[in-house]
Amino acid sequence: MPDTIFHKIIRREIPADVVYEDEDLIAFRDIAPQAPVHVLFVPKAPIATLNDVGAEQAHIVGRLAVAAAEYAKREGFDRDGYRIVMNCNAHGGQTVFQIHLHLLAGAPLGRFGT
Ligand code: DGP
Repeated sequence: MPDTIFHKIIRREIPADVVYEDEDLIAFRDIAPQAPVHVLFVPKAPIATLNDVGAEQAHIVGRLAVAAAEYAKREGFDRDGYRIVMNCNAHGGQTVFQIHLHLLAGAPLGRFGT
């Protein structure tokens, strides 16, 4: 699959405000935040879209969700709540083709739609 800006962040070729990293994933602040807190959770394994996640990679999506929830708990967003979103392809609004989970928090969020 083609290289993306997120792979460059994983390789530390471009800077990012990294808030968490382990051997499987990295989390950093979104460059264009849509909420007071907007963090992206990105696996290090190359996977372009959710469509490309097979059964053997399902645990990777689970890891992203659990890492996001753990971050929310550490930062105290768990009680008031937060939103996690994964966009897929054009109609989903995906612009970077390395799967990533958005964590949005820090204020009441509007309903989403078109
Ligand atoms: P999506 O639309 O789901 O593919 O979201 C991609 C997000 O990535 C979008 O909210 C903006 C963010 N983004 C794009 N380029 C960069 C970058 O270079 N650095 C950071 N931190 N975020 C980026």
